[in-house]
Amino acid sequence: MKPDLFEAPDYYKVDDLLTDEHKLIRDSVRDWVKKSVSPIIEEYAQKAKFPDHLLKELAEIGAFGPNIPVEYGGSGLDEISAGLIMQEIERGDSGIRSTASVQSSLVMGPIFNYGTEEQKKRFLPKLATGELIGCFGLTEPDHGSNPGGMTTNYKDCGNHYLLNGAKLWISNSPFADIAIVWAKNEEGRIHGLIVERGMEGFSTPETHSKWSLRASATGELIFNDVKVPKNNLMPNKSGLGAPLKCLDSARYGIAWGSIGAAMDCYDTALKYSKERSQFGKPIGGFQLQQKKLSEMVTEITKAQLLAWRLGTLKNEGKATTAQISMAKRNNAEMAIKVAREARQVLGGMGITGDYPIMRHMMNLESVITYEGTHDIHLLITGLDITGINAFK
Ligand code: TGC
Ligand code: FAD
Repeated sequence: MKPDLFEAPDYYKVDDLLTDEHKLIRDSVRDWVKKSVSPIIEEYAQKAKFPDHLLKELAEIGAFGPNIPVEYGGSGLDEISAGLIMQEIERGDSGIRSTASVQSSLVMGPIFNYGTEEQKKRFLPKLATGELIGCFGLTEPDHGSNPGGMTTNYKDCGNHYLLNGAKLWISNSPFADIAIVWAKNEEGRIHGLIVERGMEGFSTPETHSKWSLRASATGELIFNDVKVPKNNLMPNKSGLGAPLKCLDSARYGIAWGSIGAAMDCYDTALKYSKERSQFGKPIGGFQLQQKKLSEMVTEITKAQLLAWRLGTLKNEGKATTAQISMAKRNNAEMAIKVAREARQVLGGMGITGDYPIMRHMMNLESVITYEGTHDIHLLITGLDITGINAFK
């Protein structure tokens, strides 16, 4: 792997909209990615292995719980800072950003928002330091876009709950210490339970043969008469809205993260276009390549502005689910299109692991699918603007 000489495009001077603290945080994560992720990520992706030695370092750079209050081990940062952290990590690899997103938005988030004080004190500080790693179980084999149809269920057995069912496509499940599991009670109401590795009847087989997010571990969660202690149920919110609210935060992270992947593809293609000559001149001098590069930087710039504005709305507590859907959908699609164009600029070299583009491109196939597919986010916008629900 070549040295990481990444330079971020900032065509509209979005940096001027950031505070010194934002830039400091962004630059320190960028430096960490150059030092710790870029040199090893291709090898791990080729081997389809998660670089678990990065977990402690992710905790050290503040990637676990950036906006969880300091008293619970988080960093107490604002939404723009949290977004910039995701952007920089995904510039390295979407799979590493997945681990940070899941730990922060989908594990620490629900415990902080819906858990008891005892649960917050027991789990959050250890999740922040990476001593514990979590995963989030919503999707099931027969219920992906429609999680409300889930069949995973628990029964009240007096001094414990008895949990049965299965979850599929769960990031980090093969090595997670705890799982936030969404399941229905006997009345059919959805609650979140904290299931711990080692509980009898709980297993987490890994899903193999992925062509996407190869440096991220994905697996199942299987519950076969698992006895879950009663104090592991998060009592402070129930119904489908509970997991969906967590997704707002993770989708927001993807809106920023996908910009990182796109910036890496653009920067790689721009540099290559100046170095590679055909027909006696750099390929960047041909109009067709300039069209590709100009459109890439235009789309990245639009996505940067969308993410920044969404972050300011989120800081003010004004960002809606539909606004977050629009940014997740737009920016994930933007990134995959940028990756495809960038791949072409590199010709044959674009398909090799000597450059990061093909890995980003394959990763983005998951990014455009998880946290709600491209279609689902379009329909969320459709419902918001027409008032007519296409899901029912
Ligand atoms: P619907 O009837 O619309 O809503 C059910 C209840 O939930 C409320 N609600 C929300 N509450 C808070 N925040 C939100 N964002 C909310 N969205 C909806 C809603 O008000 C209602 O409340 P109530 O009190 O009336 O019951 O639900 P629906 O069944 O029609 O489904 C709507 C739909 C399709 C939009 C939703 O199910 C959906 O978003 N589906 C996509 C599923 C999805 O995104 N799964 C992601 C799984 S996790 C993942 O992919 C992690 S990858 C992580 C990584 O590796 O980075
Ligand atoms: P389906 O819901 O079966 O959709 C198939 C197709 O039908 C899609 O194109 C979809 O857009 C379309 N479709 C569905 N409903 C409609 C409709 N009403 N109108 C029009 N088109 C529709 N889940 C978790 O809970 N936790 C995780 O950590 C997690 N990590 C993941 C990691 C990876 C690598 C991947 C690939 C997925 C992960 N997921 C996770 C699951 C992810 O959220 C789901 O894959 C996603 O929500 C889509 O569900 P599905 O795959 O079952 O597709």
